[in-house]
Amino acid sequence: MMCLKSVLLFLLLNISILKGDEQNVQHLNRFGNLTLKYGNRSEIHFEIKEPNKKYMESQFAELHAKLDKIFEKLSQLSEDQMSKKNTDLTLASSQFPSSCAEATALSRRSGAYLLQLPSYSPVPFIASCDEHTQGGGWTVVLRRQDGSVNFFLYWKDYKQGIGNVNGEYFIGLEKLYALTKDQDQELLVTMKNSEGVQKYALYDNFFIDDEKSNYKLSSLGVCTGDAGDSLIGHLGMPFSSRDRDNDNGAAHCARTYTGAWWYTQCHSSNLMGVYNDSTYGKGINWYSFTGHNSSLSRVEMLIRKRRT
Ligand SMILES: [Ca+2]
Repeated sequence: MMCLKSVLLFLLLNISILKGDEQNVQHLNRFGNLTLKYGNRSEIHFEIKEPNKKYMESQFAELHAKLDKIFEKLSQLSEDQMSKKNTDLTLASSQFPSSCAEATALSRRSGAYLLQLPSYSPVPFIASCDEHTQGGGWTVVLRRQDGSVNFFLYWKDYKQGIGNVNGEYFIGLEKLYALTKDQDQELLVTMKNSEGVQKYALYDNFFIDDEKSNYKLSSLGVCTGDAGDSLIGHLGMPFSSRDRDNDNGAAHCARTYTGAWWYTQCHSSNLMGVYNDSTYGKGINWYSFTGHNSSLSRVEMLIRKRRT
């Protein structure tokens, strides 16, 4: 309190003196003895007269109470403003579509679109949408096409996503979980082998579990298509990467077969293997189409809300 008094008095006196307002100085003199010294260094002394001390203290107490109320109101005001700002942000971000089918509904064009999944993040992310293949409305989960991106990576990379949406790409396990958890999804795997032959496998009820379950491949549904079913053997398996051995064999399948997948002991498909590697099991294999000694030249995994 004494410190505040000194500061306020000092300010009052300075303002009065700087303005040359003699009336104010006289006013102050009613409450105390004012001494001004000029020279190499200006000095101001103000001693409150004994009879006025109580009056001055009550004035300061009143002023202090008023300041407290003002600060309280300011703080309340800024909390209200922050809360309004957050509401505005939520409203703004919820304007983004939650799937490629929604995003492309008007344009009907393939490309990169912003999607937003509230259960994943309030911040929208860029997704690759496919409107050409089998009726369109697909969100691209995985794309391998030229070997330009290294896929022999770590858990955190598979969790977050790899590459970029216009090229070789994996959407990331966390987003894949969010995309498949609420609505039944179809999974389409389109493939082209080294001789240019194209085939596909379509699953009618695909979803994975969350990270606590190591993104277990929980469901595939019924498989159709001409590429055969090289994923059914992986059903119920957790995901493994070069730094996480969650497979059920003695070996570390992700390291042995230079990829990451829902390995068992070890695989009949390895879509995140090394591009163009024909070494047994290390390339991008879909056993019922390529066997284990040939790598696919192109593969995509696509999902959309089940339509049938
Ligand atoms: Ca193992």
